[in-house]
Amino acid sequence: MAHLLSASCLLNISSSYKSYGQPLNQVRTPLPTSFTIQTSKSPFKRLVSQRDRAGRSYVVRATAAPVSQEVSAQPRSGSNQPNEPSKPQRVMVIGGDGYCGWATALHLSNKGYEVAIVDSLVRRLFDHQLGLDSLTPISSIHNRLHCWKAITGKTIELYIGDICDFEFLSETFNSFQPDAAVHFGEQRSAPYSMIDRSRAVFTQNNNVIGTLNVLFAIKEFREQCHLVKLGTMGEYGTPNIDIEEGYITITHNGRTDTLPYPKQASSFYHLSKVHDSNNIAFTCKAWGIRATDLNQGVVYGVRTDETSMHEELCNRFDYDGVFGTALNRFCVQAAVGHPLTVYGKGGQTRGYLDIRDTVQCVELAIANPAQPGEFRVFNQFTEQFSVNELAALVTKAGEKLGLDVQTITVPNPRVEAEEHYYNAKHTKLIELGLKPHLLSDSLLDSLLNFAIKFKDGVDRKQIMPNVSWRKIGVKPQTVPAN
Ligand code: NAD
Ligand code: USQ
Repeated sequence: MAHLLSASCLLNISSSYKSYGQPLNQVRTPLPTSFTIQTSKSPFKRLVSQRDRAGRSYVVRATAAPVSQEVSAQPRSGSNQPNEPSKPQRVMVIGGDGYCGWATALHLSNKGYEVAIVDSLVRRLFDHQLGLDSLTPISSIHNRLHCWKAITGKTIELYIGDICDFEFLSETFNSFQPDAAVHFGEQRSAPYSMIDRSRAVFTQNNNVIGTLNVLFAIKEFREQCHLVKLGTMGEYGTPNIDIEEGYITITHNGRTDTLPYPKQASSFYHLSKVHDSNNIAFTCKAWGIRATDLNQGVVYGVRTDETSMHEELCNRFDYDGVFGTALNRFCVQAAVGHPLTVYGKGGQTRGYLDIRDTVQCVELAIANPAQPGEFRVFNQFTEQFSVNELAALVTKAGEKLGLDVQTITVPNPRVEAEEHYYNAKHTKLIELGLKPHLLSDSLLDSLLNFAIKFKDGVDRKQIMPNVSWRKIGVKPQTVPAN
């Protein structure tokens, strides 16, 4: 695909030691003696990094040795005490360099799980291709992990590669031997999937084949591994009845059955999630895979306990018209004096959650795994808002900070209901112990202050939407900035 370079082009193999200053609340701990980075489709099959004898610097050297010569043959299982209930210990976070995945990987590592990140770094490539950037400066994945190790003493293993490459994924599964695989590793922007034919095809190929590969890897190499898959509330669309958590009991012509809740996705991205859910449900039935589909709502916020520990750990914060999500965008717009961009009538209602709840929900799902053969669906959000309600909340919070916040109606670039009924159930994660961080005045204040802190880096040309659901065509688009 012409617009997609091989992910291996992005590898930054220089990994010099950096002094991270005195971390918050932390004692300096020794750096790791060695770690392994696995790559896919690269002339360098693996990159092995080692500390020098004095323990001051990292040397990264490439080796083309077959992975099988280097993979540990030791069984690597959890270390539960005899009387403790079994708890997954080794968690593979696929997409762990992204917005939700990075926060989750750190959170799980902090909670004592052994964590490996698997990521092709393709998200960073999308930014380069489209001329976009995170509002917050984000470090390379290598520097992020060095910093985490320096601050906490905890190692997060890193496998750089594309999960659509089954050879790479197989080696990664055999090497790390996960008890749980948390799968964030997809192209996740609805507008990106609607830019042109090639992006639509890429999105469905990347997401559906990637997930299919994960399912085959579990079946083949790690059948007890619990798949925790990030789905989306958008799979359900906006039906004129209550949305249940995954299943609905229907009586039809005198007969009753409990069936998967109907799906009405409204972008090629959202549709890729529907295909994923169907493939996962089928393999649970056919092969006894244990899986949890987390139908997540729109995520907002940027700070979690772990990403706040050091600036090198800072998470990404997207505000542009392709990857930025509603509330994050509105906070940045308010901070720079751009009118809030309500699409159409603004009655579009969705489920929302704080990124601190994303990490909590994933931890709850892996700590309480699905049974073999079970396809479990949780609706992962804490509150629902219309776009107009979000705009009103940000306007009020902005006024408290002395900002003059205006709103404009933008002709809706999407095809979606702009006034509709919406009432989605979301009780299962609460029953497992989720303590939600609801959208409060103080959270909005801090999010707005965060946006104000970084406002000089805002590229105002990236704010207005420029991908149209109706105008998508086969001709490759460059998505010009306004
Ligand atoms: P993100 O784009 O920031 O992160 C996704 C990560 O996956 C990136 O680092 C990317 O490089 C990696 N990736 C993509 N394809 C890959 C592949 N084939 N092999 C290996 N790595 C690959 O996205 P995010 O916002 O963190 O979302 C993570 C997941 O959560 C997605 O599946 C998304 O659909 C879902 N989700 C996100 C939101 C949200 O508001 N951000 C809401 C609901 C659901
Ligand atoms: N919207 C505006 N103005 C904006 C941006 C968005 O009115 O400036 C509207 C959209 O039209 C839409 C709603 O706000 O009706 C949400 O849009 P969004 O861009 O915040 O979120 P969406 O495209 O739905 O996608 C995001 C994530 C995706 C995830 C999804 C969860 O990018 O990965 O799957 O949220 S859900 O919406 O529940 O499907």
